Amino acid sequence: MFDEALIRRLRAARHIAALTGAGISAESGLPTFREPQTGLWARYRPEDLATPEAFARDPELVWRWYEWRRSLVAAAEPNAAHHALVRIETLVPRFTLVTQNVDGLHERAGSRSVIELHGRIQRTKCSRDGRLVEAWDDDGAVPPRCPSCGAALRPDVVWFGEALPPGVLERAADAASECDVLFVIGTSGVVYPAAGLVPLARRAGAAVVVINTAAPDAPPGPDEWHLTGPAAKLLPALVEQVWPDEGR
Ligand code: BJW
Repeated sequence: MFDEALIRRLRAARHIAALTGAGISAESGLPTFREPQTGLWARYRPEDLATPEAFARDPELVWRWYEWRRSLVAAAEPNAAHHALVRIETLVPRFTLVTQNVDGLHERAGSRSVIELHGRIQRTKCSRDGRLVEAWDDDGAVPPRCPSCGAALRPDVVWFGEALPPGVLERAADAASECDVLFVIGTSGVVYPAAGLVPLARRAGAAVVVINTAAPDAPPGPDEWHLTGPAAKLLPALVEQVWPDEGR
């Protein structure tokens, strides 16, 4: 079903990396950002909800929006694509998973080597010093207040214009430049610096395998494959063809 050259390339790989985006969690029932009609940014403006300026302007609106998003994540379960990545991790000598997602579904599925570029929606931090906060007085304040300094609490995610958590981009860039194959799964590839990992891997000689429901804009380059369809269907089928019956 899949191209033989791709199968050979995957079987020979010593280090596989994957960059994932919101599309991998779509079949877990979580909305993506940029798809027309269903994406979050089709219904809400990022500048009203996902920037430090938006939080300064209207912290209650932003907190409540993230409360709703957290409730969606709490109700979601990892899908077959998350599980297929867990399986790949057991089958190759080195595997690095770099995710833009804040939903924690990769770790809930059992992936071990996960680099989260944009934080984790279920964690909360102090908006003044960035320290993680696990418990606070529920006195009705929205957003709740930091128990140490009284500043507003905020979700531990990376908003537009904010730096990524210390060290994560360096670790992701190392993986991109050292891997033999980079999977690029369920991302529109428009948000930097994450999007820059793909050309980095390509320049370092990695094969690139894109899995996306959207068809590519241009024909694939050399050492590049584009598998068009839902990740939860394509990725388990690919793993089954490359490593039949192994690692079970
Ligand atoms: C399926 C599927 C299925 C659907 N199967 N596929 C260089 C050039 C231009 C701009 C910049 C640049 N460098 C920096 C910038 C600015 C900015 C940026 O990139 N802007 C662009 C949008 C223009 N970047 C930043 O601001 C970043 N910070 C930064 O650079 O800081 C510098 C700095 C340094 C030092 C000090 C201070 C600053 C931070 C970016 C933070 C992004 N944050 C968000 C929100 C996170 C919190 C939250 O969840 O609310 O992250 S925005 C949103 O986009 C979220 C995502 O992680 C990210 C990427 O989206 P993703 O995952 O690709 O989703 P979609 O919806 O776009 O795509 C889904 C895809 O799946 C589609 O292709 C579908 O077809 C597909 N699909 N179903 C397979 N079943």
